Amino acid sequence: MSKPVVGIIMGSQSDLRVMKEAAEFLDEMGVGYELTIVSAHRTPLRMVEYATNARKRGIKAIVAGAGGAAHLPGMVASLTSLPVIGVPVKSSNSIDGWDSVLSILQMPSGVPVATVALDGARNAGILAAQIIGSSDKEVGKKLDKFKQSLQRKVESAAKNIES
Ligand code: RP5
Repeated sequence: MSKPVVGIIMGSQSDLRVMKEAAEFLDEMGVGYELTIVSAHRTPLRMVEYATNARKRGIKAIVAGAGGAAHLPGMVASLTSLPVIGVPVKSSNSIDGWDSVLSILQMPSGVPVATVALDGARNAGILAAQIIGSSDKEVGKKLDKFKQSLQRKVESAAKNIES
């Protein structure tokens, strides 16, 4: 795998079933990533260490997923000037996921987190690839092909239902 340029982190191993979709898309695009568990509440010092050293390790964007009182994406965004994409995870004891969504979405001015939909880790992977693809020609080309494939799918579905 190529050198990690995207950091994928999650609050718990239980988030992996969702967060692996970000990794899968990055695999498809040939974008190198690192993946680990960092809990804002259970391992706060690990979170500080991760966020403050990510840029030095060559990371260019961070995808952070968490559920419930989902403070990980926002706290990581407070500790780094790298772009942070937040994935609200619908954890089993959540109030329909609204807790996760609102904890990640409502960031104060100056500390943005690009929040995707509930369990939207694939879109987080796409957005991270697009950040990398804005300066990496090869990744950019693969993303263009991916977008064209979406277009073809819709056009072929349209043909199938047109009378
Ligand atoms: C959050 O609490 C995690 O991100 C996870 O979504 C949720 C539940 O964690 P576990 O109790 O399954 O470890 O911190």
